Amino acid sequence: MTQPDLDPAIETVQLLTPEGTRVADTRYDPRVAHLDADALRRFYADMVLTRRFDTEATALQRQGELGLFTPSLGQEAAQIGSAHALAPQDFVFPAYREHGVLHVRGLDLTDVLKQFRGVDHGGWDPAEHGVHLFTLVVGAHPLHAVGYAMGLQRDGVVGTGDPQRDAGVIAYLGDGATSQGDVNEALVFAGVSDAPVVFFVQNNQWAISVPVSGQSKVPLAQRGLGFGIPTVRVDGNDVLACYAVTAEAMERARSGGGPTFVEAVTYRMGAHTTSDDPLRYRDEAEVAAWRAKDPIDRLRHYLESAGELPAGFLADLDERAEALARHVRDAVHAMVPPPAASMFDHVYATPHALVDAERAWFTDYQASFEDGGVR
Ligand SMILES: Cc1ncc(C[n+]2csc(CCOP(=O)(O)OP(=O)(O)O)c2C)c(N)n1
Repeated sequence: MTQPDLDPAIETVQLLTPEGTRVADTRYDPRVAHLDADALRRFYADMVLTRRFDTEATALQRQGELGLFTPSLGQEAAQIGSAHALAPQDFVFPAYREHGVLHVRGLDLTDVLKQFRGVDHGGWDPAEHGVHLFTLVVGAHPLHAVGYAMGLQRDGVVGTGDPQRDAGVIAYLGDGATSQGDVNEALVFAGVSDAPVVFFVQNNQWAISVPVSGQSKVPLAQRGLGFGIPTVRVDGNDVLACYAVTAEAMERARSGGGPTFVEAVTYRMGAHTTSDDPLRYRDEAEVAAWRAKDPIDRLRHYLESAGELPAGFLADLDERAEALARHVRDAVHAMVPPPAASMFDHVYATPHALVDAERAWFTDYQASFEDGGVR
């Protein structure tokens, strides 16, 4: 018996080769035509700053200042490119390593580290920048994203034709998360309700120590097709292509055209988290092959060959990156744990007799220690 052809040859959108050469693409070129050299330098700076944040936070965890950190090393193009394609009124549901997305949305990245230092349950106000808190439960948030998107439909802010008003949602998830039941339920609801949501899967090849071959026998992008959702596979280390593909998908969402499933093919160049040692399960040769496709080098080569990277720009950017690292260090050192009794504060939105009783007991217990007990 012959094996059925399981690969419908979904093409991978690429506008910049790993060497930084521009590739023509009739469908996506119009999506990037308005990006001038300033805009591309901004993309470049955002990727460099995100990476500097990443190195600094990793160092702080190694110094014992953070309990854990989730690096985004290698995934900067997927995050910066997609985030720049969002409108202010769009809402983002990140997983737990979308530092680049948060940076583009205007968050102070030190807010991310409050949770990793254990001084806050979240770190920021989701309403302020249109970014939900990180969700460490793998694959839980795509359902929330679809629910939010269906809410936008009911609020009448989808497909009105007013670009200032029409809104959409983007949910970031990993290759491993696509195997979760919740994610598949989210895809069902999004598909049948034409929800204005983009599932942006960063296929970074690994779910901790499980390779993507353990998640699917066919390209991940095909999952979208099975739910009747338009699907695109994009070179996730190509910031221009990630921008173009997301711009098209978000426009479809906002205009009432329904969901899109994007598979951004990228690579997690560092550890899964600071608690992980990837040397135990993957080959150095594999990492080296992906290092040659580094998203930051790629855009730099393109800008250099176009004569659009003046030396002063790179020197200034180095200074900005070092200033960011200092800011991150200072902010983390200055974070103090809240009073222990604050753990009772957010259990319910309104007062609750049982929680009040538990708080009172705990406060008395603390007071029973000569030094006031643990903070
Ligand atoms: C429901 C659930 N199961 C298991 C875990 C443990 N866990 C944390 S991250 C992870 C792998 C996720 O891989 P992927 O979705 O590919 O995202 P990546 O971490 O590579 O960005 C697992 C299994 C968890 N946090 N939540």
